[in-house]
Amino acid sequence: MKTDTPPTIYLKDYTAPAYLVDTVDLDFVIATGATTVSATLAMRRNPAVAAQPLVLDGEELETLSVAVDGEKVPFSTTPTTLTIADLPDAFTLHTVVRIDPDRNTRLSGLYRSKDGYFTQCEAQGFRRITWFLDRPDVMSTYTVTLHADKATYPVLLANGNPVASGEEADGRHWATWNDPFRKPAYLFALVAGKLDGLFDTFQTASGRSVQLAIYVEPGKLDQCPHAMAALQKSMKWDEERFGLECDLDHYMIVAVGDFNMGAMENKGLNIFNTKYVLARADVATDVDFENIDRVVAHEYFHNWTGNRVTCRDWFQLSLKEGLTVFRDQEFGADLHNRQTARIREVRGLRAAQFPEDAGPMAHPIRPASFVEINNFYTSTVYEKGAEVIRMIQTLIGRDGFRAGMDEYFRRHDGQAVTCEDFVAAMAAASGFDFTQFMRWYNQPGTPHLAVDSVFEAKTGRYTLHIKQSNPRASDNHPYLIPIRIALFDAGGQIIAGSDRTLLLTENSQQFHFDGIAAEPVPSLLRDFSAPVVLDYAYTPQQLTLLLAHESDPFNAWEAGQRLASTLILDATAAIAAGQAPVWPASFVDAARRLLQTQAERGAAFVAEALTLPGESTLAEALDIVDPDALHAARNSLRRHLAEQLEGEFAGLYAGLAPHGAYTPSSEEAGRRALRNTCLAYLLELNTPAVRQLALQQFRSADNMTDQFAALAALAQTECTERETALAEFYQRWQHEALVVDKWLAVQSGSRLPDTLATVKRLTGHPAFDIGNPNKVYALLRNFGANLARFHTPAGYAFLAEQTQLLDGKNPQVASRLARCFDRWKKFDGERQKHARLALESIRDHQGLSRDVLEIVNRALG
Ligand code: B3K
Ligand code: ZN
Repeated sequence: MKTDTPPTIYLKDYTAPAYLVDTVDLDFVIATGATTVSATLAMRRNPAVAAQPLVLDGEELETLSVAVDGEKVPFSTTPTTLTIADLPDAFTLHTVVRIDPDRNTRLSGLYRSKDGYFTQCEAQGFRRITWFLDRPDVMSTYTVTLHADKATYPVLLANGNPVASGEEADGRHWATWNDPFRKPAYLFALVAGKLDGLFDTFQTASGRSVQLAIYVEPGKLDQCPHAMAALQKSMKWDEERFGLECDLDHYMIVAVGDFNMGAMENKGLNIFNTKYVLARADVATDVDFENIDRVVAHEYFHNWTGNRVTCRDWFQLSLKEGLTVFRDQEFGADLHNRQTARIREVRGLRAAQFPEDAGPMAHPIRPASFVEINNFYTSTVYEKGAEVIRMIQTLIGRDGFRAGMDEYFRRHDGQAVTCEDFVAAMAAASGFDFTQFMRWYNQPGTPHLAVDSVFEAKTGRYTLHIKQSNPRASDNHPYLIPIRIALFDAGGQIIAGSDRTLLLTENSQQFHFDGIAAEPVPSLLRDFSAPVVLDYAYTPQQLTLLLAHESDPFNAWEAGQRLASTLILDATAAIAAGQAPVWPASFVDAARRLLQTQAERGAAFVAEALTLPGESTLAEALDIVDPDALHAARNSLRRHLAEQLEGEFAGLYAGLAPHGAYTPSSEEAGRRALRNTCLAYLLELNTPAVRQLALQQFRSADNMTDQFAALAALAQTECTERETALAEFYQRWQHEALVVDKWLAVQSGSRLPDTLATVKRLTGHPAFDIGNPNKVYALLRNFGANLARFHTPAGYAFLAEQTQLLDGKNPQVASRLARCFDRWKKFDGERQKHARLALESIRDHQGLSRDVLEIVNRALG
């Protein structure tokens, strides 16, 4: 049976709210089986809008009473609205509802997790707590009282400052919090739980003292210091880079193991997935430590970009998300390693956002319509959104960008605004005309640039001819695209004066360089100055020169990726045609030279440069993907490098051995990354000696980075050491939930042919819990990203079945799982037949959520 078509919401239909809420008083009586929420709202008509009935939002609320100015009034309800007509211009609305957080498996609104009760209100979770105008342009100040059993829930928290607390009968207690800042309902939060706290303070530049707290499950306090340090560093960084000081007296972070996404920036009371708080060297990897820095910073930075200035409506999501991702990227680059940070950002963009922008879910960073807003917390809104902000900075310079930020806050502090408002502030501060640039906000799809060059020896003129196109856009108007470039001479030096930023504004445009003595090598799109695909007919010699000499680390890395991509894609075609792949000696030589330069170029860079482009990124370059041939080609190149460079890899592996106890510094992390890259290449040889080496590293490592790297490499290799390591790992870490997630992910991401059978078996293992989003992501979604193992008839049927199962519990997470099917039309006819059947089976599932339905309808569309 088909689910009814849910309505589509359009940006063009936006209208201002008919009523405003000045103050919100909430009283929560928390008890097992039911929580009672009493709400007192001081409301008035919005004078700017014509008189109309009040329509409040609600979901799964049991309404116990409704009163206006202390009197019962007539009202009507549907499952999602409560309507009251004939209201005075200003009034107090009092409602009482009952909700059931213990049975809230969607993890949206108020829900139960192991250690207590938690909330998640963005985007539309507040309406699952009480009747309200649940939209971001309705901003109010909140006073919240919680009542709960004292022994079971000793910690009672809400946004803002503690006002009063006390004891009640029957071993219960209460606490009242007041948040003096006006905020939209999506930033509301409360927590009632048994939690340990780590406390510290931060002194702001103007001398105010902010009380900091991180609350976690009892017994985990020794995994909190890294997050606390990250918070303090972010607070300092935002003062220095953007002049933004913390406005709060209390800043709290609470970690919870059941959480749909990474973290949530609720005003003064962030709620985090444990994954982005808990870290200790023996349980968290270098990448985990760095991610925690970035996510803690991201949520803190939202306090200005998102909370002080928020979104007018959910179409403007990138206003806060793109900007805040850009800010956390910059923070991460300053804190760790700017060069590899940029490389990793682009690697991530190409693995996730480019495919999204080329597939059924393609949308502009500011979408024009949606069915379910939760489906638009995407890598387009976040990561491409951040690239758009980065381009603004490139166009007006760092100082211009800072002046634009100052202007943005001067104009809009305390308001709910649009992307136009942000760009207008940037324009006012810099004098730059962003009219054409707005196309980046309004069109889907990745622009393609085709670049040709002509050199005239006679005149010394070098000309670049650049054409842009974007077949996904609704028209063929050109984008404004900043293209950083430099020209290199045959000796690998930049030709003086050739280093500049070209502004491409036409569909086809020429750029001249005069006084050039000999045909140069162009280095195009340095530092990835725009989120585009760029084609230029580079020769392998030119790329080898750039890989060796380009001083912009991004484009040096890019040259290596271009070399490898061409080889792997050619080999894919050869393998599909039954031929053996050919690997030129020049590529091996270039890799050898890279290994020799790790002292000068940094181990972290060399590790990135030796990592071949991923299969999902490579697949985007193919019209029809043969996942088996692509997989075989990429593996064959890895093995070829291992065979040719065995001595170099082994030498470097030994040379980079840790000299002392683990420290998480970026330099040490770089050494570990390169050493573990060497180990993974060596394991391609699958000799008993290398397997023993990996097992020995696995057993003796004093940190999770090295232990997990050895496990991950073994997990890709058919051997008894693999099974030994997997068993020992689980045995040792079965009580650390986040480490168990790694154990699941390493198996679901394995290239071994029986991976689907393993994943199926693991769904029945005690370590797996379909109700826990982290477990679903680790086992199921990670399997969906495993190109060669997922894209099979049985793989499709399996994930379709799991998506349906999950949809009944948690539609948001189910919908993310359904996204694994996005690229199904890129595969051959036989695969497409099975993917279609799988998608149709999901679509026809009775009672399917609108979250999953939107994804599946678009995929089938
Ligand atoms: N703003 C939240 C995301 C909320 C997702 C709702 N489905 C986390 C963040 O971007 O910081
Ligand atoms: Zn965010």
